Amino acid sequence: MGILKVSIMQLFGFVVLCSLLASSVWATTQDYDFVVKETPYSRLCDTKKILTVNGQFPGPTIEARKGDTVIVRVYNHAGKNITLHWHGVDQPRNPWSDGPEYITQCPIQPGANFTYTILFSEEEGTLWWHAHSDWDRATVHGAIIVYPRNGTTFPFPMPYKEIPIILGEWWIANVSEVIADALRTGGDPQLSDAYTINGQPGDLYDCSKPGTFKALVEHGKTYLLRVVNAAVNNELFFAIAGHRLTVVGTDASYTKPFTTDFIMITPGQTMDLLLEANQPVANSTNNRYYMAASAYSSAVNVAFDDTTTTAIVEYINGTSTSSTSPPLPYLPSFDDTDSATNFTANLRSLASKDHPVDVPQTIDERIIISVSVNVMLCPNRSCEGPNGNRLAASLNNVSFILPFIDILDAYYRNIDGVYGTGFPSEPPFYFNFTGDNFPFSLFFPRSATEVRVLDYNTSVEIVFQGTNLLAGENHPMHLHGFRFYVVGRGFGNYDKEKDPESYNLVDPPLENTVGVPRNGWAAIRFRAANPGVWFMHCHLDRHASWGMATAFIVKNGASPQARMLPPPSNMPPC
Ligand SMILES: *[C@@H]1O[C@H](CO)[C@@H](O)[C@H](O)[C@H]1NC(C)=O
Ligand SMILES: *[C@@H]1O[C@H](CO)[C@@H](O)[C@H](O)[C@H]1NC(C)=O
Ligand SMILES: *[C@@H]1O[C@H](CO)[C@@H](O)[C@H](O)[C@H]1NC(C)=O
Ligand SMILES: *[C@@H]1O[C@H](CO)[C@@H](O)[C@H](O)[C@H]1NC(C)=O
Ligand SMILES: *[C@@H]1O[C@H](CO)[C@@H](O)[C@H](O)[C@H]1NC(C)=O
Ligand SMILES: *[C@@H]1O[C@H](CO)[C@@H](O)[C@H](O)[C@H]1NC(C)=O
Ligand SMILES: *[C@@H]1O[C@H](CO)[C@@H](O)[C@H](O)[C@H]1NC(C)=O
Ligand SMILES: *[C@@H]1O[C@H](CO)[C@@H](O)[C@H](O)[C@H]1NC(C)=O
Ligand SMILES: *[C@@H]1O[C@H](CO)[C@@H](O)[C@H](O)[C@H]1NC(C)=O
Ligand SMILES: *[C@@H]1O[C@H](CO)[C@@H](O)[C@H](O)[C@H]1NC(C)=O
Ligand SMILES: *[C@@H]1O[C@H](CO)[C@@H](O)[C@H](O)[C@H]1NC(C)=O
Ligand SMILES: [Cu+2]
Repeated sequence: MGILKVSIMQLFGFVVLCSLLASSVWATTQDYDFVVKETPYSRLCDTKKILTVNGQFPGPTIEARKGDTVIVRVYNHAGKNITLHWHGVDQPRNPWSDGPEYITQCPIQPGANFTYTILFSEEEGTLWWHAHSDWDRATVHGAIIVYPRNGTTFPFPMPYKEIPIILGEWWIANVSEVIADALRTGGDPQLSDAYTINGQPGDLYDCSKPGTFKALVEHGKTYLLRVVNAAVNNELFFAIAGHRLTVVGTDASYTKPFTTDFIMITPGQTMDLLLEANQPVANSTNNRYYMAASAYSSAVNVAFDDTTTTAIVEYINGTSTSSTSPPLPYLPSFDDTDSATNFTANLRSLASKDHPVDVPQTIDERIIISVSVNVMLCPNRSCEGPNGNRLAASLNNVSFILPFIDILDAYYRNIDGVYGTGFPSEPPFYFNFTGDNFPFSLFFPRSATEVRVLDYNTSVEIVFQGTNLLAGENHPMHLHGFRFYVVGRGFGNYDKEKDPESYNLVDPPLENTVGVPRNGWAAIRFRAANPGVWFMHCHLDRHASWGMATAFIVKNGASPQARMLPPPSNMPPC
């Protein structure tokens, strides 16, 4: 009951805040209570406690309509610090509720609580929320569904039903210990033991069959699959046997529909897919089909979890011979970069009258960022990385270190010594980034907390340049605070003169996470019209933990509507 009182008080506080903002036209306010706690779960013949929200894994789904405001009160009943992030929600002017630990807030400590205000604006489709502290997001995550505004509808025929598909990654070991051990030894983190679909590994793993997720479908109907890749360290191929999939959206932005046998989805990304239940039922010996996901792991000689998770699509009233196991779909091989690239190349914005594109045709600033996996020297070469060194990662040769006070607070209150503003606007040294042999000295980045400051409404282009230092790999780069247009992708070294000629400035996809091709580059554009502090990092958590990250500080603009909102009164203290 105490909780209810707090909620009404805080809601009241929020309404007052809203009414102060003349330009705000937020439609509705809904609220949720999220209790973070340890909950026993049995998977893979083993029972252990995992961190959950409200005891659920995956966690509760947040439903909203375009432009809504949602309040989430988070109570930390677990034994460790935690924060939550609303992945892909721009949060205009409201970095206070964005969530990354020590970037926009201090963690919610055990026993404490914090109220997040999620401001939806242009997003429409599927997103997700997840913990943004250590690797807690492995089990602390859930879907966000943003429906069209009242009176508007999907830009495709109304599906009969919706089926959320949350792809995850499961460790038998305690995930907190997996990352803590890796950071202590300097070696690769222990591999996961399974992937999951809606929390279940599926029939191909030990002790998993009874729990396998099953989607019941009716012949002749069309379903909207809302797919989230919540895996920690792996890009995934996903497909359904006997069925093709029509992609209609990604990262809460509609795409031109295209039909495919499989998708490739990076951690952080979401995809909306139409599934037509069009297989014969009546006289079939089998009314069940596997959906399955397995890794797209592009790094050569880097170990990964090579298992396959499955769930079942079952036709209602179909006849089946129960002894027959459902057919498995074709999934490309783990190293099939061609298939991954061809799939991704099909993503284009819908670019319709109701869903126009607004890609900057000109830019004020181009930032070129080399994306590398590195090593650092270890005393006496006693670490478990290559040659006794410590594994690391960097952007423009800076390996990001999390500060002890959050950057947003330090910026807002002018606290010195927390971060530097020297994140380079291009790689400090140009070499054949995608080459095979490198001088030893190139492998070692410098460690720092460097950010990049942008003036309000700067038109920015970022070119991510993958490097082959240690191992080239597809890196899913995620930006907080903005969705961006992916205007170009290619292999090899980015060419400032030639490559912009091949940009798509007509209907590029609008995303919050872009897979930078292995030994290639990706170019994104956005307008920095959102003041605040916004994290940017690889969404493979092992790379982010090793320092593949930086942040942008976007300054306030001149008008009152171009300024950050004031901080809520209950920001957690450090
Ligand atoms: C939430 O935290 C505040 C302090 O920030 C505290 O006063 C309040 O009692 C807490 N509410 C609950 C329900 O624990
Ligand atoms: C995981 O390990 C940490 C560190 O040893 C421990 O504090 C925590 O309670 C463990 N978590 C669970 C859910 O067992
Ligand atoms: C939007 O439509 C839903 C269902 O039709 C209705 O329940 C809800 O009250 C409407 N909301 C607003 C703000 O009009
Ligand atoms: C199923 O088989 C029966 C008998 O062979 C046939 O009459 C019927 O048309 C078939 N139905 C379908 C849907 O194929
Ligand atoms: C399945 O069969 C039952 C019993 O014949 C019938 O009532 C029901 O409508 C059928 N459902 C579908 C989706 O065909
Ligand atoms: C990818 O697309 C290219 C160009 O269209 C084609 O030549 C190639 O066969 C495709 N590869 C795969 C694996 O589909
Ligand atoms: C490194 O090795 C030297 C010589 O064996 C030893 O004295 C020193 O304590 C070692 N340092 C560390 C950090 O292990
Ligand atoms: C970079 O290295 C790759 C791999 O060895 C090679 O194919 C490519 O030609 C090199 N590029 C340049 C510009 O030297
Ligand atoms: C990164 O910086 C370190 C230290 O300043 C330097 O030794 C190294 O060569 C640089 N590497 C690259 C790829 O720029
Ligand atoms: C940002 O700049 C563009 C181009 O100069 C301009 O059209 C737009 O109105 C500006 N937006 C804001 C919010 O200031
Ligand atoms: C939890 O957060 C507080 C505040 O930032 C910090 O002092 C403390 O060291 C953190 N605990 C752990 C185990 O990181
Ligand atoms: Cu990465």
